[in-house]
Amino acid sequence: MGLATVYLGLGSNLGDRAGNIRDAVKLLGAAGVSPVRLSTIIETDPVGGPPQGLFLNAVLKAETALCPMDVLKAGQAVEAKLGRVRGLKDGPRTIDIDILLYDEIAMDTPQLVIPHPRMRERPFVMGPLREVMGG
Ligand code: PH2
Ligand code: MG
Ligand code: MG
Repeated sequence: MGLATVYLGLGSNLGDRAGNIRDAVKLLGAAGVSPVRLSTIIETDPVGGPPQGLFLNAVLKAETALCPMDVLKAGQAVEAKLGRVRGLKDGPRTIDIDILLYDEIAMDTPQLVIPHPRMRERPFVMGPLREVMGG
């Protein structure tokens, strides 16, 4: 089997936000999720969660030989490496890496739901996603 195409949502609203996004792209590449195209990085108002600072958001198109669960684990390892601390739900974070789409796969497990269940209602995801999908 060839490589899978995966679309990842990236978000940061703590620290060096643009640096966090760029570092995440590099670290994902080193972890076997190879960057193909990064969207424009946009500044967005926080949606949900406690009062918090503005986000930078982007979507990364990548290629990988990893299965969806291993992409999830790779993303979580990169989040940890960049200093993410789990706090309030939807609260401020140095980096958030969400799997949006993985080829044509649909899956629903306690650990991972693909397509991302809330992506369609989130302009900060759908705008950049459209850009890197070439639509
Ligand atoms: N992520 C959330 C909750 N709210 N708002 C913006 N603007 N950008 C995000 O990435 C974001 C959010 C949960 O992951
Ligand atoms: Mg998220
Ligand atoms: Mg997340």
